[in-house]
Amino acid sequence: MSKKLLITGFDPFGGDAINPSWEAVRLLPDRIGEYDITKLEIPTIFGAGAKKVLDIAAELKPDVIICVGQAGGRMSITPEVIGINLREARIPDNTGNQPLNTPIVADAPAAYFSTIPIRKMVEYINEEGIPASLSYSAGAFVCNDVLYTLLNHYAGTSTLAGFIHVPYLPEQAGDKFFSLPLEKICAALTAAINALD
Ligand code: PCA
Repeated sequence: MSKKLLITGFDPFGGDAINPSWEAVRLLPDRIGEYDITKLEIPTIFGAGAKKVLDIAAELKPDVIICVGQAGGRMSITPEVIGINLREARIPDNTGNQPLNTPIVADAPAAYFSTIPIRKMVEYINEEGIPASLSYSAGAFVCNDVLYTLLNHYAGTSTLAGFIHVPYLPEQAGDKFFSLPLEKICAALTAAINALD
């Protein structure tokens, strides 16, 4: 029986010309294992990024939603453990919003754990020879905004949701930062999808 996966990547932000998350997501095949895959590019905008995922998911009714984002400076592929109910932007988003110390959803829980199999994903990615480790903070910018919004929306349902941060691509990193080639990021996302039940 087939299952449905919605996977998203972000548009470029913060002065970068590309975002490895969307570059990698767009290259994934339309099917991996049991999963039919729908790929979606979302804007790096507080609220609007999450809304685009929720709108498409309301029609598609996916079994699993995995959002992917860039985390420049990280040295491995990092499935996120937790989303927190906080907006605190170090830089403006793509419409110039820069919220500080603001909840994402008023009167909602402080945090939710991701519901995708993050530990198995780390194992499967490492087995491909690609560095992966858990991350205990998705930050408080737009990636966390999307993760928290999804986890709050799907809490108590059978729809699984989670987030994977990926490092810079070589052309973004220069020699100052760690990077992974696009093929490796694609292979890591494929391994993460293979870790789904
Ligand atoms: N990374 C940012 C937002 C978009 C992206 O790719 C983040 O980590 O919040």
